[in-house]
Amino acid sequence: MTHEPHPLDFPADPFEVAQNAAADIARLTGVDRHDLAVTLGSGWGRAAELVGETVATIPATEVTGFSKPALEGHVGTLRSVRTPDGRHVLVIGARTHYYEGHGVRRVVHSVRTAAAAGAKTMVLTNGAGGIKGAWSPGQPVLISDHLNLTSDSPLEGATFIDLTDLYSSRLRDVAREVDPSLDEGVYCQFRGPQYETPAEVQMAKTLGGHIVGMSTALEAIAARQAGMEVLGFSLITNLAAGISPTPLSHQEVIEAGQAAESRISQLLADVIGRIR
Ligand code: 8IG
Repeated sequence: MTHEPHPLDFPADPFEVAQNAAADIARLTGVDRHDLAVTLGSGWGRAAELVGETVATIPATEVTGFSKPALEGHVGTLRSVRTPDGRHVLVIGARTHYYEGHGVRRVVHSVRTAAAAGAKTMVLTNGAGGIKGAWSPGQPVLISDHLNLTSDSPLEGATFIDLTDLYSSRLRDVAREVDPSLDEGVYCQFRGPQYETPAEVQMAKTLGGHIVGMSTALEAIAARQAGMEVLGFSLITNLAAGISPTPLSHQEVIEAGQAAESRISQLLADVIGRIR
């Protein structure tokens, strides 16, 4: 079976588009290769300045294949940050979500670009709903595995990729060296953009899920395909529908993210500082 690209997706080979994007980044930042990349989801935005010294900030729209940010709270920039020990971190503040309807090649373009830029580690962060009753809004958790409920894949054709230990247990251990209290859970990617019904949240729970979101799983698959080691963090900005007695509001989600931002950004920066 061959894969027909989405009508709004890249018509060209997505890996070639990523190579071109990586060349744009090298030219615009003056940094030839990056060691690690991190995608900042809602709530994680302030980590960039804590990771090290910003060498260059570029609007994502100047880099091949990146589309305009769709959502408030999602910064459309790419940054090159130099850590105190001289490593180069590509900070991706521009995420294309599956629900935008531009096809999965665009969704994973930033991940493939990071790999083409040299990154061996991909740190994926997001804001998400929590299913575990003991969690509360503003709490960061590690992603231990995922359920991809999108019925889609970034892999095209007969590309069989093993996903064992996709969310690296080694890197989760590194994160727990920084914060031993970090809990972890299975991330369920729904297509969105609507939040789940309470019944869908119960379904996810029955299937073994603990976190509900609309990004990360497809990106993690692409990162594994590219040979990167993956670390995933979710900021629980809300309890999933039906877990909390009150309905979800996008405003509340934004506010929970803002309230937790300094603390979790410091956590993320400290973890990135320890990854080797
Ligand atoms: I922030 O409750 C955020 N993103 N699917 N469900 C899903 N995505 C989310 C949620 C949530 N909260």
